[in-house]
Amino acid sequence: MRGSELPEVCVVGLGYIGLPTAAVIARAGMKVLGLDVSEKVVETINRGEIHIEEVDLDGLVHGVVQRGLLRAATQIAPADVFVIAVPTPFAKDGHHTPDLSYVLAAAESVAGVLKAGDTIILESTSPVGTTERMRDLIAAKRPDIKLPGLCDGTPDVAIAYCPERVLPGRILEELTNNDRSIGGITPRCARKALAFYKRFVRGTCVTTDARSAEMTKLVENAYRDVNIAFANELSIVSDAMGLDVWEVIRLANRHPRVNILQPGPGVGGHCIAVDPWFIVHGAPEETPLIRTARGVNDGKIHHVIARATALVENRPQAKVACLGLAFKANIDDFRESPARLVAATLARRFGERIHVVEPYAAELPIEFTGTGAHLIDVDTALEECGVMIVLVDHDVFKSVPLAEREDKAVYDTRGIWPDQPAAMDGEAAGLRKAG
Ligand code: SAJ
Repeated sequence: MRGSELPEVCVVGLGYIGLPTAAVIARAGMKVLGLDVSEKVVETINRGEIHIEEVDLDGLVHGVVQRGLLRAATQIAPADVFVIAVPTPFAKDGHHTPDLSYVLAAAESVAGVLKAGDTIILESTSPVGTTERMRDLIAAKRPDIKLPGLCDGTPDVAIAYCPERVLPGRILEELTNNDRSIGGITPRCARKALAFYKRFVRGTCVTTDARSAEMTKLVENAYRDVNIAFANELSIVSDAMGLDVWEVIRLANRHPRVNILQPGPGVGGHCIAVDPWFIVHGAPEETPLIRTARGVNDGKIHHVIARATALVENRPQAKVACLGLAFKANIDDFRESPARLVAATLARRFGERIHVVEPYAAELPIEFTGTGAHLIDVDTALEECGVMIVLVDHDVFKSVPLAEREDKAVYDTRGIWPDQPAAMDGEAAGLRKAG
């Protein structure tokens, strides 16, 4: 491929990051082969349809598949640029050890078709040193190719780490507009990757080395986790002191250099509750703050379960509505969701008294089976339930006016109803204000 020609691109992994990334690259005119291990995913995409929910993604994928720019397959083929966007979960050892098997398997298959002039980019969130490990694996498989950092003279291929930092629900917009960190194994690798991202990213692309870029991604999510932990700890302190945490935060945030985040029922999703552990795993002795923040945010879930349980026990005749299962507002992603854990625990404890309202769910998740809990809509909940536990700040819940809920006993873990009168009964007193 000459510098002026558009590269052919292979995106390995067609999940929440890989598929939107593949579609955005294709939209820029490059021919993209998307790889996934699932035949079903591949067939869906080749029909011009999608297997995940993301704003505007369906139309984009449909368009680029129709124009012949995006094609999915289960088998790798030669390309000029390989973008690896596969999961990096925890290993099942109970110690929050990063499982790099998907990344290394992807690198191994890329090695099989690699040729001089290619660029390999890792986007998966990864512990520091992973890009070099990937390079070493490729070196072992392809001794015929000169790899960056391992050879004299100009290497045959470029290898870089370029983390995504998009927010679910805003992925397409953020893929294009966010700034990117582009970490090359060598400066030349960074320049090659930079030229590629420049073709479809409008945000500023900043080059660095691979290890710094790996750490940057982990730091971004650990920063947010630590700051949410601060808000969650404040909410627990406020509960103990009978204070309204939302009022305290609102006032403190009027200080020009204070910006406290929002308490909630805990931290969910697959990034913020996971990535800090990758730092802790790499430097266990040096990370007391990051480790403690994880503990505070996980502990908040149990605090919410205890307070919700007290409220439900205190109103033995009332039907209970748990508002929301998603891990955050206005999305249909229920994986690793504290709201789901709280609602399922209450369903196991209180059975058919528990009603779940989740406009993004067609049915209750598997763990509710046999509990007697029901999935209902928000109107029915407002008509029939005397107790409301707000777990997710979906817009549809926020918009419920006071007149429809003033007679309810409410535990609002997201602070969406600041005008709600406090629940008056003994044990539950102050729950409305609790974070
Ligand atoms: N949350 C709070 N209080 C807050 C903010 C969030 O309790 O003030 C909770 C949410 O309810 C949710 C969890 O934290 O349960 C995570 O939500 P989020 O919106 O903070 O983040 P994610 O997981 O959707 O996406 C994050 C983003 N990282 C940062 O903002 C630093 C995103 O930019 C990353 O690309 C993404 O992780 C990722 O893929 O790593």
